[in-house]
Amino acid sequence: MEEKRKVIFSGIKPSGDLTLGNYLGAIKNWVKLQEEYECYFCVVDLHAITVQQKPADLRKRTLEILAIYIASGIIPEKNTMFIQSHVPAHSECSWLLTCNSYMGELSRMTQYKDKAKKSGDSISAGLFNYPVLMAADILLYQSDVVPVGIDQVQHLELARDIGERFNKTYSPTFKIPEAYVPKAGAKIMDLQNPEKKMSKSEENPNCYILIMDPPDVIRKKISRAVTDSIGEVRYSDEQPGVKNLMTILGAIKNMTMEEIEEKYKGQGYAQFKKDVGEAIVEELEPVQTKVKELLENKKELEEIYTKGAEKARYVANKTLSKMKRKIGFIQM
Ligand code: AQP
Repeated sequence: MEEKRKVIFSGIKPSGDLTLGNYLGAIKNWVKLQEEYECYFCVVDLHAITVQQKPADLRKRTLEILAIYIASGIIPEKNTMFIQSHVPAHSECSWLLTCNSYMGELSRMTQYKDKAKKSGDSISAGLFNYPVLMAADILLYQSDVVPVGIDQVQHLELARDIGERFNKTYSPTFKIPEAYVPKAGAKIMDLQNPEKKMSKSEENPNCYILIMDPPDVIRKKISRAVTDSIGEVRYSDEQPGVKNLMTILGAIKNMTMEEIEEKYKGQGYAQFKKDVGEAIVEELEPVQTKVKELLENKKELEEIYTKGAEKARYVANKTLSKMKRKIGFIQM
């Protein structure tokens, strides 16, 4: 009998155009994981609206992200690829879990605190509840593993707490998932402020590389990336800019930090930066070509997300009815 494969859920929110951080921290690892796991790869559009989005941009980005997943090597026939808002169980489960979550634990989330600082008075309640929706996404599919960058580990821990609490209050309902943090690319930093992570909602475009940036823009952004006056390619906390560029090169070229240090010993930064820029261009150009092809004929994408949503709905609804029964709702 065929052994049941472990389940993975992961997603990216269409709150901006995707960056090299999303690519190296998430998508590139998914491509490897699909060989071993049963995967649900989602475009988490419900998460994007925790911050106001322009409707036309949201529509465009949602499809583009799906195209990027496929163009990067995720095989639709092998995985369940879908758009979160096509599966209403996510919103419903999120409410049921909200009633089993505490204000205290949610207000301790670092991402919320950072974003709240930036948003001033106009913080949506959705932004506060974001980790509960994330818990719903993961728990609905009885996920074993959730691949995340370091920035999302705190949210995953909360998802585990929320799931465990529900299991304890009622009876075992959810599998409690483990985090999978990739070795390479787990945290790609901002090119201008390398103590901050690279983020798609950053205003200054020199701070990030977009997956769809044209080659010359990529080269220029890397040549402008902040380094230091030490002049040596070394993986050291004293040189956060250089360290970040090394992480990028290592993740793309599969090189260790020692190998990179050895290669650029005594050479300053010019050749190193040039090679980082070229490595990114080489990695992203084929992805960009395929994305453009996929977006020219939307029919293929429509078929993929329709089929994905059917499968996802079936699985998610099974968990949702279990939850409702245990909570005490009358089932029809
Ligand atoms: N800089 C990064 N380095 C490594 N991994 C990253 N991820 C995001 N940025 C980096 C990983 O990508 C997945 C999806 O993230 P998301 O876009 O849904 O949410 P986010 O982490 O909040 O990304 P942004 O770019 O910072 O979005 P905004 O600016 O809109 O909030 C996750 O696995 C994440 O770890």
